[in-house]
Amino acid sequence: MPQTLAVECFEHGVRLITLQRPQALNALTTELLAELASALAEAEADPDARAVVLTGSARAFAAGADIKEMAERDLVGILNDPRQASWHAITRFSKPLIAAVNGFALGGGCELAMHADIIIAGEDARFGQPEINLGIMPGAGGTQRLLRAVGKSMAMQMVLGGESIDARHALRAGLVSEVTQPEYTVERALQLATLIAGKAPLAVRLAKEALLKAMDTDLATGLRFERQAFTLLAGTRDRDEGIRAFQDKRPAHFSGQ
Ligand code: DAK
Repeated sequence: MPQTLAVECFEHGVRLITLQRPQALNALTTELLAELASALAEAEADPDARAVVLTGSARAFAAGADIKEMAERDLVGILNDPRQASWHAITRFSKPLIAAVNGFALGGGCELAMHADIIIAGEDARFGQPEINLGIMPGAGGTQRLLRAVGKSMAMQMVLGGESIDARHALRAGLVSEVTQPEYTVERALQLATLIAGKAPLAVRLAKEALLKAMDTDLATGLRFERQAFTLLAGTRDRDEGIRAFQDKRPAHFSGQ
């Protein structure tokens, strides 16, 4: 039984993972990250799981790496940091991951949200990389993913100045795709997850991979990957089903084959 999060399975293959360390604003301990990695590995392995929503509490999505734990780690401890394996596992998750963010998403919490494919934010959400205030810097992809999401100037301001931005600002900057009233953030994310869960899983998986490829490759390589992924889907039953359903004027029922 996980101690730091809860997993709920809904209809249509949607899972909701809720971080549960309210006493520390969901600060990311080694244990929490390991439990999150393991919950995602279970979703990865289950063919019925088609999309995952990750959320925190009303007050905080996650306020960053657990500073108390960090204080106990010296250079060798950082070099042997077991959290690294958990971050890698989260990065590798191949199914759609939607972050429903209310309250603080700071430091590792902002980085965790940026590991998601889509971020839905409540109006009261705050995103920031305040590590500089602790004499350190982002270590779970913050400098790379934030710059790609919001551009150089805003990323520099947030990382070098440690300033956080609110949800509306994050929307304008392109960090999040929608802003909702805080009480509907999770509901909206689940709705979106259900929508995506109804699509052909292999097409979703390859489309996600192709979109992520755009973040770290040149255009020609990305286009080549897209062409190959598109071609691969020609061999799937779901492609036949999608086209037949359109012609028959009925909803498609995708099997993941
Ligand atoms: N860690 C541990 N405890 C935390 C915490 C954190 N990050 N953030 C908050 N808490 C705890 C507080 O200590 C407090 O506990 P008690 O004192 O009540 O026991 C409780 O949560 C409530 O917090 P506050 O009393 O401070 O609440 P406020 O509303 O006044 O302020 C706040 C909320 C979020 C503005 C404030 O708590 C805050 O500034 N928190 C720290 C935010 C922060 O600096 N985050 C960045 C941490 S560094 C890496 C991967 C990742 C990272 C590094 C390396 N590798 C893989 C290499 C990431 C680093 C970070 O994230």
